[in-house]
Amino acid sequence: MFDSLSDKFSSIIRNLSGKGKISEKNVEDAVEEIKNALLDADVNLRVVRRFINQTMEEAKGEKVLGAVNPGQMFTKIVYDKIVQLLSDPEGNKLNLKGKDTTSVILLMGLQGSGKTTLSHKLAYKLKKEGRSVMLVAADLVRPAAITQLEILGEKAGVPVFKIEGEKNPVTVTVKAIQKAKHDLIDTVIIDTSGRMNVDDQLMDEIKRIKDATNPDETLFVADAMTGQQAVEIAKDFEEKVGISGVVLTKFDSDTRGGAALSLRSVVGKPIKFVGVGEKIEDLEIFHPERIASRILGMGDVVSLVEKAQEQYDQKEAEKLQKKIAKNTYDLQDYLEQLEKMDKMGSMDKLIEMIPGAKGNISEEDLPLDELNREKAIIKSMTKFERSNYRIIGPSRRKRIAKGSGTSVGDVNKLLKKFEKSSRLMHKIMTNKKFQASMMNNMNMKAFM
Ligand SMILES: Nc1nc2c(ncn2[C@@H]2O[C@H](COP(=O)(O)OP(=O)(O)OP(=O)(O)O)[C@@H](O)[C@H]2O)c(=O)[nH]1
Ligand SMILES: [Mg+2]
Repeated sequence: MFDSLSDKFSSIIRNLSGKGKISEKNVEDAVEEIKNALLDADVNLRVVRRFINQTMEEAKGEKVLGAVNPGQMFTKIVYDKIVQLLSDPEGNKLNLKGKDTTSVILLMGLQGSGKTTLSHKLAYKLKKEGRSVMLVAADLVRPAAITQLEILGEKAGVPVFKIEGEKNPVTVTVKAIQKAKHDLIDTVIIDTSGRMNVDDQLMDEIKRIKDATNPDETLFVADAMTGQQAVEIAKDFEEKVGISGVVLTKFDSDTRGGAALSLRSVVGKPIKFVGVGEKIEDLEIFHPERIASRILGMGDVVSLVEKAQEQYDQKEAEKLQKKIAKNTYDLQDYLEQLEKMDKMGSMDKLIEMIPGAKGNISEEDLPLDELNREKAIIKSMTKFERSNYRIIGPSRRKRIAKGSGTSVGDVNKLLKKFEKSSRLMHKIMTNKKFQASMMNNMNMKAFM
């Protein structure tokens, strides 16, 4: 499963993780390698393009380049993107009714895709979960189909419904459901016939069965080894018949993984299960997180990278808090914060994220000119001046104003503002009584 893809991803990540600091070029190279790996794995081209664009955009941001461990942060982004690619907003659980009534699962797909095998795996699984199951032999095309289902039904320990000599699968399914209701069976699984190709006759027959049985789940069964073909056919079935989910069979023999990675995105329906062998217990619930970890060739990548991310944010915040408390927060720190604001994206976007601000605040209301001026002023200072602003006397102020293309008045204003705000921040950080009164004030304001 995903052998070669996982090998490639692991090596790309190992490469990046080995670096203490990574550049934009490193990220670009890694993303390019990921693109080639996905294409080699037979992932749909459009899906690859979207994946790559989104990953590149996020990975080039401050979070990766400025992270304590850029390799881990990059992994986290790729991991999240894969999970996103595989996940469906509706989840991947079977939607069946309660046991007090009868639910219907309709299986369909091309010849040899694994429908009949799946029907008994699913029966076995649902029976273990306490449901009563009946299999329905609605494949009336292949001569040995009914016998095959009977043998498998026996393995699963569930009854198989058949009508000897009947030619119309709609009649069989309708009667089967009547019988299930009568026998108080809560789950009916319908095994239908497959065809070599998608043809009108197959589509028409399946549609008639679907209309007559009103299934709770209409599962398209796809052979993972057929790659993009499986994806295209699933799309066809979704458009012409309507499906509620996909089961990818022969996942155990699929070394590339293209179908799994493309399906959700192209067809718009969740993968609900994967078949991982021929035996009755070889059926797994499709877990996007586990698959993503598998693809990245990592064990518990999730908690690992989440920790790294927390550490990054926390470390940063703690560092600043300590500095403020110790009164060592300096102009260099202030400059870095100003620059971070730039990297967060356009002001319009940021404003949109502030509750209630949209429409009330516009970019013009923000003191952008002033902030840019401040940045220029700090940049014209020496390192020593940035960390010891009190030593900046008249002649230094003149030099700094000249160097930054501003006036001495501007420099004075910045220094005054910085002194005032760092004193205030220090007070907030260290004085509990002050904190309490400030909280009170804020609460009062919220009510006014
Ligand atoms: N390795 C592996 N083989 C599987 C899996 N699912 C099914 N098979 C095999 O694939 C072959 C076809 O499976 P069937 O269940 O008969 O397929 P079908 O869709 O019912 O085929 P038709 O009824 O002819 O349309 C059998 O040899 C199964 O053992 C799986 O998840 N892994
Ligand atoms: Mg079959």
